[in-house]
This record gives sequence, structure tokens and C-alpha cells, in this order.
Amino acid sequence: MKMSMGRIGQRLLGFAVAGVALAAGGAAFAELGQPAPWEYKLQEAATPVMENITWFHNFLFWLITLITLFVLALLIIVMVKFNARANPVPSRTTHNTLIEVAWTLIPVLILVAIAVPSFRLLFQQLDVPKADLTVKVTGKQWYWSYAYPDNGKFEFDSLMAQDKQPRLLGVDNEMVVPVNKVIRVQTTGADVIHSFAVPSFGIKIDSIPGRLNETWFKATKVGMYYGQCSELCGKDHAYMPIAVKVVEDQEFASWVESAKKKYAGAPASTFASAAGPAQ
Ligand SMILES: [Cu+2]
Repeated sequence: MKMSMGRIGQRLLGFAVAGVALAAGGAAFAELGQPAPWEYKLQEAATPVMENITWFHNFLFWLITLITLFVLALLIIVMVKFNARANPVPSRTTHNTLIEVAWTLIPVLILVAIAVPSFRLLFQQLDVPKADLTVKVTGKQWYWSYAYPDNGKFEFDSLMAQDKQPRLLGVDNEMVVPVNKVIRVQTTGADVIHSFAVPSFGIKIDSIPGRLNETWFKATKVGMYYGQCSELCGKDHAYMPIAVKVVEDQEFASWVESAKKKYAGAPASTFASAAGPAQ
């Protein structure tokens, strides 16, 4: 089947309109703390680290776009201007010092412009500020356990809840933290390697047996935030979601009080191991 130029033009116009509509609609699809259908952007940021990740992502996106368009323009110029038909007598030019210095120096400057914000972001992620609260997160086949060593030493399991929304992300017992506080997350694996990841917080850290990894976040908005285990850990890897509830200070204090009672009888391996051998 042959398409006429008019038909091809119509098709291209159709694609362009669909693309613009998708880009314009993207913001409407975004929902704080969880993925949305047809989402193609990063989740909305809920921490200063994620805000910087988003900024860096956009910065690189536009830089790459400009470079690609520039190279495309050069290719087109070369194809039109320097083809054999347009130059029956070929030029014998070989060197141009100015251009050679420029095409060495400009890419170096571009890399430096990328390296500066990149390292700034890395240090922000890796330098854990003085923490207001520590939560120990243990990845297990196939659920998470959260331990609160600062507030009354309690620990509980968090399993995916079949009857909760959002589907595959809702859990029975959420991890609860106060808003605008630095939360230090210490994580380990009880059996195999898992990975604790919450996209809107900009954190993703491996939970490795026999090792305590550390990261941090400071959620600036109250709400529910969802993540998933991000290291293939066995048959139910896809069914061990992470749900973090960010609440006001007062609500957090009352949750701690009720959690202490609710989880008092639960097997607290984190604190039991300090007294005797862990199971
Ligand atoms: Cu896992």
C-alpha cells in the first residue's frame, strides 16, 4: 500500500496533536505519592532531594535535546553543502585550529556543567543530616517490617492488602512518619536482597542481608506515599509494596502510643536480637 504525501502529512499531524495533548494532560494525570495511568514523567516530588532530582532530570533533558538538534542541523548542512554533486572539484582543506579547539573545549565545559549539580545532588543524598527519627526497615520474602527504636521500641510487619486501593500498593500496616522531619531509614534484608524505594521521596536503597544501609528523607507534604521493592527477590517480589503515611506531629505522637500497644505482642526481631540470638 502506498501512501500519498498528503496522507503521510495528515498522519504526522495526527501524531503531533496526540503528543501535545499527552504532554498537556500529563500534569493532570499526576497524583501525589503514587503512579498514574499514562504517566510518563517522574512522580511529583515530596522531599527536597526529589525536587533536586526532578530539576536535574529536566536540566539534562533540555541539554540533550539542544545537543541532538544541533548535531542534526550540522548533519543536514553537511549533506546539502558538501555532497559530491555540489562539489565537482573537492576542497583539499584538512585542518582548522579554531574549530578543533572549540569542539574539544565546549564538550568539556558541558560535562563540567553537568558534573557540578550532579555531585551536589549526590552529596545531598548521601550526607544524612541529623535525624529526628530513625526507622529500621527490614525486607523479607515477601513483605516489609518496620521498627521504631526511638519511640518505645516496637516493630510490625507490613503486608500487601488485597482489598485496599491503590491496587498492589495498599498495605495492612503503613509506615507512619511525621511531616517536615528528617527521617533516617536504616535497612537490611532478612533473607535475600530487597530494595526499599519510594519514588516521590527520591530514595532507593538496597536491603542486603548482613549489612545495614542508610538513607534519609524529609517529607514536606502530608499524605500517603507508595513505593515497591526494587530488587528481584523471588516469586512475590511484585507483591511487597511500601506505603508511607506522612502525618502532623500530633497525629504521629498518638499513632506511636496506639502502635506501642497494638504491636506489643508482635515478635520484634530487631529488639530481641539485642538480648539474645535472632531467629
Ligand atoms: Cu523484595
